[in-house]
Amino acid sequence: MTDSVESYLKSELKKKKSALLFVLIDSEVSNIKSSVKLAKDVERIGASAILVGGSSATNQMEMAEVVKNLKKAVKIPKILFPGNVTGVVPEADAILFSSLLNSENPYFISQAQALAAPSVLKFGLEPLPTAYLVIGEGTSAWFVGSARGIPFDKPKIAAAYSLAAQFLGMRFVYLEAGSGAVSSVKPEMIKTVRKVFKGFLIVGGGIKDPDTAKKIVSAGADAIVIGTLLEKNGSLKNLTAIAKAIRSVKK
Ligand code: 1GP
Repeated sequence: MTDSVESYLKSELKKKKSALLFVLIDSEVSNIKSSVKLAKDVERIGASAILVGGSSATNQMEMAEVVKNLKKAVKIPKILFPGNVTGVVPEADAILFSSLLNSENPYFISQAQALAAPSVLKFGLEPLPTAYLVIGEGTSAWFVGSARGIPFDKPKIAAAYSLAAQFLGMRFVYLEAGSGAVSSVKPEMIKTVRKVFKGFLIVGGGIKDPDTAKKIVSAGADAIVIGTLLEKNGSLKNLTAIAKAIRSVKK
């Protein structure tokens, strides 16, 4: 990686003329060997980045080992996706430096960020300034992050938070339904956010099939995140179909 991850993602969007596929590897779910194999497989399928982390991944040493091994195994950027300060480890290319804007606990809005920032600098991680918005309720991200979940059918609230993020200088918004969510973020909400937010729009949580992925990218997402689906047998076939569906929608 010679260029910054942020400019790589933007150039991927231009080059592919379609939205990007991000894959989430939870170091607490997959061991090193299976994480490396999965990373190689998803790179071959056409994923543009690998996110490492999640709200329940708290074993820092285990995560550092996974990142170290992924670095040797795949070329696509390895981006940390921390649920807390323990999600900051060396050797990744970048970090979703996120504020959980709709948390009720100031720790997740600015305190964890202040505690983690010196390590981000020390490890030379590229911070991608991200507004992390939890949609709906009942998921780990919602519970752990003390989020006041934005109702699925209130797209204007998500748009207001995204606009606030933009005014605060954040260049990424992540609309998160939560890992393994029963329903993913609705296209109507993505469209409403897309109208006002000019930056890079990530959507994740509960995306399990090509049709849903297609609707999400048609609504304006720049990248979708797939995690839980990959923990199941035969998931690569599904991921290949999702990647194809994403590519079928031209930007
Ligand atoms: C979770 O958005 C990611 O943080 C991915 O969600 O595990 O439901 O694919 P899934």
